[in-house]
Amino acid sequence: MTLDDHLDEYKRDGYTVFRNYISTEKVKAWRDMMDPEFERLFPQRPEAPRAKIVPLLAHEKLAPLAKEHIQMPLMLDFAEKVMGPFVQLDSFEVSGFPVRDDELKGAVDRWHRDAFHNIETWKTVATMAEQSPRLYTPPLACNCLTYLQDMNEETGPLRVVKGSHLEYVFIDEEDEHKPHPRESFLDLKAGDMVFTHHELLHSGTWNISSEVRYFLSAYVCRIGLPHRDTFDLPAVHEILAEAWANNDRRMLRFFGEDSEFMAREEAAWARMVEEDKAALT
Ligand SMILES: O=C(O)CCC(=O)C(=O)O
Ligand SMILES: [Fe+2]
Repeated sequence: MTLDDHLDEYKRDGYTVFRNYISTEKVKAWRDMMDPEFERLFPQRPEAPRAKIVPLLAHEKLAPLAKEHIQMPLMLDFAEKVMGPFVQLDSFEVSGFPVRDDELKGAVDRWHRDAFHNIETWKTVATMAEQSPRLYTPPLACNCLTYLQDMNEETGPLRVVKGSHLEYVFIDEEDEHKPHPRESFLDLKAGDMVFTHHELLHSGTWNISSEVRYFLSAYVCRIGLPHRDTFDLPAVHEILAEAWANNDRRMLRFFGEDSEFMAREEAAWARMVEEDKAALT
């Protein structure tokens, strides 16, 4: 599948899947390093649905793997295709979901749209239904979710409402933990990456397998928006030093370094405005 094919699918469905985004060996390396960490983390909050390590780039042992993962060119190539060259890191983390009782098989974690979404802005306004589906607009943020196990009934699939990035479809609070009539389960293998549009309605499913359910989440947003991860970390300083040495502008932007960018964007707007004026008859 080419990046253009991924883009078509993404615009239609609100997400696209990159198969084998990381290798089986890499999945194993992540899991082997994280299992002991999460064995320590889970008992600290036994009732919590999940534990997280964030920011991953600050973690003493995981930083080398994290540094490599966050710089994978394919993610930025595709992010630039869907958002334009506006891509900044918001947060890079791993979530681990402990093993739960069998009675939670198939149970919905919680339907939601991810941060920076705006489709629910006028949720209570009566004219929303007649405007649905709306025009496709590029996302302000995307979640790049790399799953570290095969996803099935036991490990708890990612469920999505396809096309909900274009629709004023809302889920009432009392239905947030119920299956949705239009839901699809994603059929993913360990190492696959799902790249979402921030308006996509989705939920995880509880983990009743015999192992921890993990995903890596690189949440990226438009440059300049507030970001959760600090960039004042040794791993980020190292990435930035290399980016400065190579004049790697997109990597600099990824961590919020942006001296020329706004002026270049304004120049692009000015060009379009001029084209429109010239086209007037
Ligand atoms: O558990 C999952 O598969 C999805 C989690 C999710 O949607 C999130 O962390 O925002
Ligand atoms: Fe989410």
